Amino acid sequence: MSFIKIIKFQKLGDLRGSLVAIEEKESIPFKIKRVYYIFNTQKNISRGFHAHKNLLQICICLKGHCSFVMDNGRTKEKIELKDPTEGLLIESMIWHEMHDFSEDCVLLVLASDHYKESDYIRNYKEFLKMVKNN
Ligand code: T46
Repeated sequence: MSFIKIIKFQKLGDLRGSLVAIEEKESIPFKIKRVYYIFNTQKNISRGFHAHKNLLQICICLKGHCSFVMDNGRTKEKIELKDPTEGLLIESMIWHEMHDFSEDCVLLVLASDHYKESDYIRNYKEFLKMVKNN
């Protein structure tokens, strides 16, 4: 069974086009304290390669596509993001890598906390050790 969690947003729209509204309590299971976006990712570049101790995040690919490798220390799963009406929930203690960015990819991330380097686990062996000890 997959451990990947996708949140589906309602697509509102009319003849002019589409619109998605994201409201904290409605569709996001945490208080949004930070928003950032990743764009202009160069060809054959991968990003991420870390887990967070406490942070919760939702990634939404607004344009183009990219893929995520999600790893809970026991299983790895790959998922492609290409639909702006879907958000990938990254819970804490999930090692994640981002690959296969299309040139036009714009990835929006909603995060439950401010930027704290101390929340990152950037060493894979350390991550596995922490998963094992939990
Ligand atoms: C994550 C994935 C999905 C800041 O100063 N503030 C911020 O809010 C962020 C996110 C980054 N930074 C700085 C830290 C680095 O000097 O921006 C630089 C690039 O960050 P990083 O190498 O961590 O980027 P990614 O794409 O590897 O990871 C990012 C997030 O950092 C991370 O939390 O889960 O996207």
